[in-house]
Amino acid sequence: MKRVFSGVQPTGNLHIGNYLGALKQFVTLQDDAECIYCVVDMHSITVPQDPKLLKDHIKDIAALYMAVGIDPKKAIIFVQSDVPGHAELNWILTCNAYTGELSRMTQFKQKAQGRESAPAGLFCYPVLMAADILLYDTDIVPVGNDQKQHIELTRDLAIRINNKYGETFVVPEGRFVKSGARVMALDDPTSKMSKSAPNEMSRISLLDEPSKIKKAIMRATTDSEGVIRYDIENKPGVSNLLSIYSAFSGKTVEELEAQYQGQGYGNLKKDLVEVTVNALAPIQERFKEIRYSDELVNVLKDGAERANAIAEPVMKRVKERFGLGL
Ligand code: ATP
Ligand code: LTN
Repeated sequence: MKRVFSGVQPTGNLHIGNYLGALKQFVTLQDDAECIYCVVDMHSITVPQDPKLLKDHIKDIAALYMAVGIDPKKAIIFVQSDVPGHAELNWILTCNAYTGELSRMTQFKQKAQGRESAPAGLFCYPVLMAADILLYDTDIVPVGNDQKQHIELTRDLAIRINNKYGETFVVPEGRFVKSGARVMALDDPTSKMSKSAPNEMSRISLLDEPSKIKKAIMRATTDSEGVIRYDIENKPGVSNLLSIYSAFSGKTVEELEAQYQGQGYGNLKKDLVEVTVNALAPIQERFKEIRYSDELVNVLKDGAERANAIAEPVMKRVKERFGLGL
């Protein structure tokens, strides 16, 4: 059975980009593979966090994992900082990563933009991500397209160490969805939908009220052509709406183009509001049941134990290869 690992940062409420690009795959994979899903709290402190809020956000993400359909009986759900192997392996990988390759990471360049000096953690972020993945002998990593470069780095590190120290790591592969792998911001369809963008109307969070969803979609940036056609280059706004619609409804983009032929953007948007509200309603209901339950705490405790049981022998193997310890 293949092993799957992925993580989400507890930096705020998840949006439909996170869901369509990553979480939806998490759910389908759990029936065919051994899945490990992590709340990567140590990644989130690469930028300043309010400690009280962080604790809440960790539970929010874990509850959302379950609310979207990840079943703790099938998959492991846990919090990164509860398993010490992540930090331990992170250091060993850091010693094998080059500053040159890390400085080429586009996510780092974006997040450090305009600063004279950035936290070293932000620079080393992809190494910690590689540690998360390699610590579990992971075969498959389901992520959004924006993480492609980090997956490549993880593979490079694994191959480099295997060549130098003998077979140590499984070399993982990224898994990207076709539709929804890059959901764009509603107010600016040339940049990706993001949790941290200042404009609330740029995104639809999984826990948004129907009125907010309606407002954000009806205000979404389109163009003046008035034709519903998928064309990322010339019509990024309409194309983004079609992609979201397709991902939530299961209809292909071609089917939607045919369905809306000769109609205006208003109709498309109105229907997309309905499709989105209906898709999110069951997630929101389940979230409310789980978020403040004892079940959530128990799932995370049990998850950390199960994750640790997989990580420990891998760490032992790694230390052995490197000649560390007694
Ligand atoms: P931020 O948006 O604040 O930069 P993020 O959402 O990119 O944060 P994570 O929470 O770690 O960061 O992302 C979780 C998962 O969601 C990752 O697999 C990521 O690739 C995916 N993801 C994030 N944004 C999008 C998007 N707009 N479209 C598709 N997938 C996305
Ligand atoms: N870097 C990812 C989050 C992340 C992750 C991971 C994803 C941290 N560790 C391990 C997959 C596997 C992000 O910013 N979206």
